Amino acid sequence: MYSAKTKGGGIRIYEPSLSPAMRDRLVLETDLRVALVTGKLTLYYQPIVEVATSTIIGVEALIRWPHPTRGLLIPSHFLGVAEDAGLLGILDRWVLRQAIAQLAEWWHNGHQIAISINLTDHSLRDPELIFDIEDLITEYDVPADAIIIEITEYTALRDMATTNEVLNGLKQLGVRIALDDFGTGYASLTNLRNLPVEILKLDRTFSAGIGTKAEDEAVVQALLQLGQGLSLTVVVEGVEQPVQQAWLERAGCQLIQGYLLGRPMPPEEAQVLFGTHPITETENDNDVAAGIAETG
Ligand code: G
Ligand code: MN
Repeated sequence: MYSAKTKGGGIRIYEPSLSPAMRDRLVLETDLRVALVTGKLTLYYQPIVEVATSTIIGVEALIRWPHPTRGLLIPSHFLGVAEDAGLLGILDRWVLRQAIAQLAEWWHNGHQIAISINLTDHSLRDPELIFDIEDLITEYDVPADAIIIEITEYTALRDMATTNEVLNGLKQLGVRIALDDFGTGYASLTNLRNLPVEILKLDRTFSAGIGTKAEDEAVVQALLQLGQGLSLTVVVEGVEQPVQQAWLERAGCQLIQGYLLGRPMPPEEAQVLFGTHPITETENDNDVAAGIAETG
């Protein structure tokens, strides 16, 4: 039935030959529809820390699905199914409302942090997104510049004309745009100049070699300088070791994110850390680098 509905209604013949993998996908799709309708998805928040003051100035919202039998699922486990089922628009709208409502609550509680939101390129090619975000800003009465929309290089370049129109519309609202996973894709420096991007997030594959690989350090150093030259704020992702944090501080890096500063966590846990100094508090935590591997 769901397979038929997905295809816009009509008849699908039940095929006993459906492979176990296909059946599993169908079940997951059904579960996802139910989870979306019954509000069973959740957002985790990972701290973004200002190096100079070692305080949390923002969080990245990351979607999680506590599945009744499969455990806590990360986006790579279900975004493909969501895309096939035509659910990306609904999913992104849910993420936006949830994140902005959380932002409003935090500001109301006196925590003036920024929130970074990941959207799929499906939404970033839809000019309606501008009005939807504008409405949410009004409804929840939050400052537009506390909202950061993260886009990947791939998204930015895939349909550059439309995406650029959407991004410029968001910029006019005062919303900031971050280029995620920077350095892993195809964004040329020319593209970078033409996109309304204010923040660069250096992919964690670069920070991995800090402290051990001179080549990686040279690349990070160069990218930090590039950011500075273009007046962009740079966030280095994937900081897991104190030695990496110390190196980045010496290199003049402004913002860092990674397991050393905090894993993605439920909002109540994140709020406890606001106003504290997570770097010094997690330094002795042997557990920090033992996370699950995933691709945002
Ligand atoms: O692509 P994007 O930057 O949005 O991906 C963020 C993802 O990276 C999150 O799902 C998060 O769990 C993961 N992540 C965050 N910090 C670290 C880290 O220090 N090390 C590793 N390996 N993954 C991380
Ligand atoms: Mn991201």
